[in-house]
Amino acid sequence: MNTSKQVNVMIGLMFVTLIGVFLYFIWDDIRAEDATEKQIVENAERGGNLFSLNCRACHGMNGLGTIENTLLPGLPLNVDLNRPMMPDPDDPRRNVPDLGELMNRQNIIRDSIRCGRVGTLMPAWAEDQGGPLNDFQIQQLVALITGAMPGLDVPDNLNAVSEKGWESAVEEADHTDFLEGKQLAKAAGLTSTTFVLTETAELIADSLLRIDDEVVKIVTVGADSDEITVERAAFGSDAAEHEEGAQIFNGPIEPPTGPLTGEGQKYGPCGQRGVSASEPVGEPIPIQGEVAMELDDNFFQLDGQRSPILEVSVGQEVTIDLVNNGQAIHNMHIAGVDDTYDVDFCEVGGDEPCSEPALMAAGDEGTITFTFDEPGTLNFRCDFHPVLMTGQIVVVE
Ligand code: HEC
Ligand SMILES: [Cu+2]
Repeated sequence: MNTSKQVNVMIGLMFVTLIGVFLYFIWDDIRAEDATEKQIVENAERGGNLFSLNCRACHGMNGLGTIENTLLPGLPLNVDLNRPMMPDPDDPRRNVPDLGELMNRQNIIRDSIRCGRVGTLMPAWAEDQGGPLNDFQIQQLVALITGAMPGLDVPDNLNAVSEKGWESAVEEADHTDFLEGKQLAKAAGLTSTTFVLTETAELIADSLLRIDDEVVKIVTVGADSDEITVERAAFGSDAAEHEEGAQIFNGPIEPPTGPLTGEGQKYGPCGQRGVSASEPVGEPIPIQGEVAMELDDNFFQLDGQRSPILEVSVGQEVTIDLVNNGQAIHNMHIAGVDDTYDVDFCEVGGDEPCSEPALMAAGDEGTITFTFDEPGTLNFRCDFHPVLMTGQIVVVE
């Protein structure tokens, strides 16, 4: 070989090595990105398991809270709002995570989980606030809800990551509620109140069962038959047809009704001001006919007056148009004429005047109409923030 050939071979070899090094770096980059994404998905899935064990009673199986079932007190968490995306500035046809808004949501969510929310049923979960969860578990819940793990690179598709986490929450619920050996031995129509099961052992009257998306309440368990009688569409669910072989699960965990976080304390978790009941304040504001009132986090407001005292005349019908300008859900529930609340959550058409709808999500509008036949003073409140969010109606001759 002459020198020039040797040089050519050398240059060739160097070239191959350079390309090799270059390819290695690209591959390593992709591998690292995949590894990070995998790590976030795993954490979101752990978050899903934690959610199923700790949070589902109030926020629902799928994390949709009040959207999933109006009997649930928890806010919807599995929503786009918590996984903010925006059009890519370089290519508006695709969406990328909105980093600023994402960080904002992550902070709100982490703080809500750590500290709970005073005046509501949301308890504090952080160990340093007396709760059962450590910081890492709370980050895993944040990863479940927002699709990104604080401290790690943000994945391209927040929804895809979060979805994996929510799937795992449902799997965990199915796994813990699984009633082995209990299936429908015969299909059940929409109205049938007798279910024939492959096995009824261990079932007890009054407990809830879940079958497909319906919840039923057991009325009687046949002593030596394989039949149970049930109340259909229990726990705010809808009746559905069920096929032979459908699996039976334990029913949902019923949410607690109290105590509220920080109730009766000077300071709640994380130094939040405890709940000293908000007293209705100010001069009575005379109202008649139709008026507008705002619901906000967490107060009623009429003409700029928070926790207002409204004055109405005996025998006159009044309609209040309500709008929820807050983030949380609210409603308006007026105590009965004895000025006590006989039910925790009011119902439209029930004995105590209730806003229609009885549950107003952020941005919702509603109305409440009432007439009082006796002079007196009646309190009203939001059932979701019963200590903080109050007002008063004075009925005058
Ligand atoms: C006892 C019922 C209950 C349980 C259990 C519960 N929550 Fe909540 N949670 C609530 C309520 C009620 C609210 C709404 C508070 C409000 O209206 O301000 C809430 C609010 C939240 C919020 C704030 C949402 C937002 O958009 O502002 C987050 C996040 C949250 N919960 C996460 C969790 C997680 C995670 C768990 C389980 C570790 C959990 N919650 C368990 C009742 C509950
Ligand atoms: Cu409220």
